[in-house]
Amino acid sequence: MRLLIMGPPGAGKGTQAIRIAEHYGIPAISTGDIFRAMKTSETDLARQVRAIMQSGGYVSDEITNQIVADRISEPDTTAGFLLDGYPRTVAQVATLDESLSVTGQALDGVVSLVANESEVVARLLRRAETQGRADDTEDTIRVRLKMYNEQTAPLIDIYRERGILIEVDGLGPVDEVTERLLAALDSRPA
Ligand code: B4P
Repeated sequence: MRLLIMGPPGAGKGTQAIRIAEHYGIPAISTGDIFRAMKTSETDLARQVRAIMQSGGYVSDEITNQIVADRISEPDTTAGFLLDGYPRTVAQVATLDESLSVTGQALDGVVSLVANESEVVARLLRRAETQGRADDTEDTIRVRLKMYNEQTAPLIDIYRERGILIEVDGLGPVDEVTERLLAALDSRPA
């Protein structure tokens, strides 16, 4: 099963991705986590990625595409995977399509977590207090939301037109959102 979870920053992608992946026994692959794991590395690439993330911008398609292409060719993805936060741009959609088509694969479903702006900003500011993530400041959150609306929201229509979009309400307690998500995924036509 090859899935993708998308939504604005703070919609609960990372939170829910771990649960969905565990349910289906597939790895959750988060580009945000991969980039954050570079935080202690002192290479030019890691320094570049850190600066971009702190500004709220997107890491370049070139870097992101290469990292994901390498990751989804690892042996633990044979039975499928759940991509969290990738693709985020129209160019990343095209690259993912190409990578999958080489082995005759395609995405089975795309979950779009829906949450309004005031709720996601409140969540990210709460996370700033508890986890101190460098990209959860008010200014950065504003940039991240702008990037999402301009570059990532258009992907929803692309996947809707392909008939694989599953929209799920991301508001409410985490467990309830998980139940909604799994119910929506399990009721997809085979
Ligand atoms: P991400 O790591 O994807 O960051 P995010 O959008 O904030 O999502 P995250 O998964 O962390 O938050 P979640 O909604 O689960 O990306 C970070 C940065 O990496 C990007 O800004 C960009 O620079 C770069 N990047 C990543 N992928 C890229 C790509 N493909 N191309 C280019 N650049 C890329 O949770 C948010 C908070 O809400 C948490 O504190 C959580 O506990 C809370 N929460 C979740 N569900 C909740 C609920 N139901 N109720 C209340 N709180 C909830």
